[in-house]
Amino acid sequence: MRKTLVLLVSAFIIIAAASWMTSVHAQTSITASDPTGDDRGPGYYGYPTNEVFQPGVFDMTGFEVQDTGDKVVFKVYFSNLGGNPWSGPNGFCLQYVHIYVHTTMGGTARMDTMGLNFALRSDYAWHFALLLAPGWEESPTPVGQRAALYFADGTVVVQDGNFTVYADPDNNAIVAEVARSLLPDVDNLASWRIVVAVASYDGFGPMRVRPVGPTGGEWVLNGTQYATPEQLQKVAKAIAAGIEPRVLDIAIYSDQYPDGITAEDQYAWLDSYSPDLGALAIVPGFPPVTVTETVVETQTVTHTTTQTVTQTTTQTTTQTTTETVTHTTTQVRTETTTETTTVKATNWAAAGGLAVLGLIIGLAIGFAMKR
Ligand SMILES: [Ca+2]
Repeated sequence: MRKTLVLLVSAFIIIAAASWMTSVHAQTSITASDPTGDDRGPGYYGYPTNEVFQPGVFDMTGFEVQDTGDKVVFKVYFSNLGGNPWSGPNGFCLQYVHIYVHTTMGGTARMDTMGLNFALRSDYAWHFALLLAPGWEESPTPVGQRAALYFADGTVVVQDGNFTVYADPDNNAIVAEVARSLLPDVDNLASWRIVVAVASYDGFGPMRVRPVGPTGGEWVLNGTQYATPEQLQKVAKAIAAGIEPRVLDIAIYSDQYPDGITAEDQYAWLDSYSPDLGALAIVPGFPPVTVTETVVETQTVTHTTTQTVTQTTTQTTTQTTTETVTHTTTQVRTETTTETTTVKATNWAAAGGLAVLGLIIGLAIGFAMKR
């Protein structure tokens, strides 16, 4: 009984600990910076002339996304938020901020933007998008003017208690707070690819986006304010065809742009539309095509070395052995030879001694026998 109780308590503790661990999310935040002064869309757009469009109101300086554990907070910063001259319920009214998020999930994703007249490159296709509008009316933008969270499958969440949008004038920021439970793949936030685009909000414009005019005006963007003659011709044709980019600044967070993008990146990408082909600009742009030419060079080198070495070695060994008998040996060889010559010589002195000894012994024997 007691053992069963201990087992039950242990199981409960393990389950509670596991549940606690899964409910605690790592708090992640990412940031992306953006150059100042690049609020010219493809490089040659200017602001409308009405005085509410103060310098810098469309110039994004960066953005950040933070996972707080129960919410995901998106903050988009500007050079100058410009106040709220028409009293947008969300605290701003000049800007229209679009945040397109490519998560690490597979499945349905979209390359189009909501009225901005540019397309996203396929590896940046969005799984969900936040459209941060000033907040009038009840329906989500672009049908109404409330901020909206769109998913690629077409479902939409309008701003409410789980999705709030507000201005932070002290920091020149527009902020969206989204309940973590509403968003997919938040655990992989750091691996997302995020494109933030800033347009001029226009409650009367197509898709709530302020359009571009070939010569500008009080309530349209000036498509040619900084244009060269070639750019002027091109954008005029695009405006006539209704395919001009309707955006002033973009910023990117992705593994491919760890330090953000440059003004030149943005200008080139937003200028990549083609009025002749009726093609929208693509963001990010396609990298320049690199042609890799592989030249296989086979080199056969025949290297023949003929070396004739004539080596004649003549070794003359003169060995002179002088004993009792003079014995001279002269050897001439063409090789190095180690030769040991043993010369046997008779020791005539010893032989003589022995002969004398034998003679004495013989005489002694003869003498003894005689006796
Ligand atoms: Ca900027």
